[in-house]
Amino acid sequence: MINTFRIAAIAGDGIGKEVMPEGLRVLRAAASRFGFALELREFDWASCDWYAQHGQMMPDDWKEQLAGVDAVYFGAVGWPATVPDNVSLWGSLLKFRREFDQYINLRPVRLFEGAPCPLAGRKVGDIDYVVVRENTEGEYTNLGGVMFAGTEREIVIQESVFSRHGADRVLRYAFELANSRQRKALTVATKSNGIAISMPWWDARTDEMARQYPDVRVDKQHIDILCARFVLQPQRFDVVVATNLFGDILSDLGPATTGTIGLAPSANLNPERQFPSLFEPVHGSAPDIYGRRIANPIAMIWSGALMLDFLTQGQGSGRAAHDAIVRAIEDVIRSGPRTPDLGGDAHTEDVGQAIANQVKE
Ligand code: GGG
Repeated sequence: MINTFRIAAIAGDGIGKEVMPEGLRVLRAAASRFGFALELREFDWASCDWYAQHGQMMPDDWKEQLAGVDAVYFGAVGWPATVPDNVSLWGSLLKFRREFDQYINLRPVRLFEGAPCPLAGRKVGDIDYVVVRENTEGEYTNLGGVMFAGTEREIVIQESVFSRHGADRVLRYAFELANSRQRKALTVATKSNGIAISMPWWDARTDEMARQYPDVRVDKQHIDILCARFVLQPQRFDVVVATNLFGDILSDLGPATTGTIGLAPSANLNPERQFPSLFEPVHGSAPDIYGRRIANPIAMIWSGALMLDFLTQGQGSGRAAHDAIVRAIEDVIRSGPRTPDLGGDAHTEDVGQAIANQVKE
């Protein structure tokens, strides 16, 4: 029986529209080689262009339109700036994450041979870890308000939210992941010296969870020194778990140390599979390069590989397709066409085509 994956493809804004076709090109190549079928449904909503016509980022019936899809493959959101960034993000990506309960945001970070690593003396293997970002609560809230707006007495309050349910499930996922890996090393981002209520509590949740995983080596690090060590001692890290905002920052910083965030993929997971998961590059819409066909499509393509792996639970053709895509990415970064962020002069589609050709072989 042929496996069919029903995928909603949502390109979104800016370079999302340039990298999405390359992601789909590689998925199609993988489907023809590894014998699965793709049923693609493309949507133009969850974009600022759609907002300009409809006054909102997504249609009211967006969930009905996505009924039956196995996963969402997403480009980027935000731009043109006529839609404020918080409106575009809350109206699209954050809606998916919350309403589909995608509470894990998995963001692998890897140095590839041939990538222009800005850290002196680093070699392949020195940077190879995964950031597990809490994805539905924490510092990302719309709770708070403004008092005495526009006066000298103006007061702004922005609340963070940490629930026991939310913290425990992301910590458990990270402990399980660390336990399944060879190094069994888990770094937990905190800031319990300065953020005096939620972070000591987060540390206590970590300590309680750690008792169930005696084989995992746990290292709690304040976010400031953790950022410094991402640059100075990246080989220390294996699995890193962090709250929503800290995880967002770490998962841009980490890829930057590998030469470009144009490589960084992410998987927004509902591990229980009650809802579709969403796969997207870490980067945003990059208006500064949009239209020049120089966006690196590899983050989008690698995100597609993570999607196939997740959909097949790391088994059979999905795992084989994932591995073939990652191998093709490795080869193309080493010796194929490269976009300018990797020091080359290739166009987005040259890179996508080179990876697709190799996946087909
Ligand atoms: N590729 C998705 C995208 O557009 N990300 C831009 C962004 O600002 N994301 C914020 C977040 O991941 O929380």
